[in-house]
Amino acid sequence: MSQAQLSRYQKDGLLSPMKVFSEKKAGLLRSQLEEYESVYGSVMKTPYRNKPHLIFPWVAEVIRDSKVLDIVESVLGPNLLVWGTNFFIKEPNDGTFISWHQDSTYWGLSRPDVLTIWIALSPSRRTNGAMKMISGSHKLEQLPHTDTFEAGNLLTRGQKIDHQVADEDVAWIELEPGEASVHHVRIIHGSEPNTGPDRRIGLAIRFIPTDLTQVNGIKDYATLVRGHDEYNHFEHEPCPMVSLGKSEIETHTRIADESFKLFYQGTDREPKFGE
Ligand SMILES: O=C(O)CCC(=O)C(=O)O
Repeated sequence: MSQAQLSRYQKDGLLSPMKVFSEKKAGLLRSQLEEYESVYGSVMKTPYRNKPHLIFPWVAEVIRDSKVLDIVESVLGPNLLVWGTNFFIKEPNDGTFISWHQDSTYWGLSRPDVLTIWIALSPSRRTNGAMKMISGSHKLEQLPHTDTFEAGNLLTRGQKIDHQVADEDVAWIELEPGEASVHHVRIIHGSEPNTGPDRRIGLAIRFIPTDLTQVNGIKDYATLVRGHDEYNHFEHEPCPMVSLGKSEIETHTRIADESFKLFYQGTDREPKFGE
């Protein structure tokens, strides 16, 4: 990342578009996802949308990609953990959306030094549910959110910020396959339903520096992807060797179940598996 890009990230809390993969490579990743879906006989659902880097070697490779890590290192320094990954997939006209929110709300991480790289595996445009962000909103404190649990909202609790967003403040994050956006954990963002003819597929990777801690009293896990971890605040996750292997599934289930406890902490809800 250049000094100009870093200054822009610090000012706006986002950078987009950033070319991380060729269109061909993005197409290959998409076909790996779709190959899994055709064997499984359905679109990818929860729980594998959460932490897919524990179960699919091709996702594990993406989170270790040097181009991706160079971007992150410019902001967070040389010792990097991946705390989470999520597939955000919206089928044409399925009505799913993401309400305006700050990622930091329920993650329980000790500082807002958390950066997401969201990689487009399909075109992501206003017409098919691209992300929208409020530039500069990462400088706000943690805002109150209301849990709506509304149908179609892809967030675990359907959480949304309590204040009004003005249309003129919205930055649309349009991406071509292989391009990525970078966003700060406190930025206000969301997305509308996909009304286009193609799926909208994004892989979000959440990076943290190794000295962060989990403050919500839950055992937490992360993958060391660059440098050293002298703190060991997070149990290190293993790298999957084969797609959907027995030990990969066991590891994913154990760790993803813990992360769902965190996301639903303080509610009487259960994870929405199968969405
Ligand atoms: O994929 C989307 O539309 C939203 C993703 C999101 O909220 C995130 O990556 O933090």
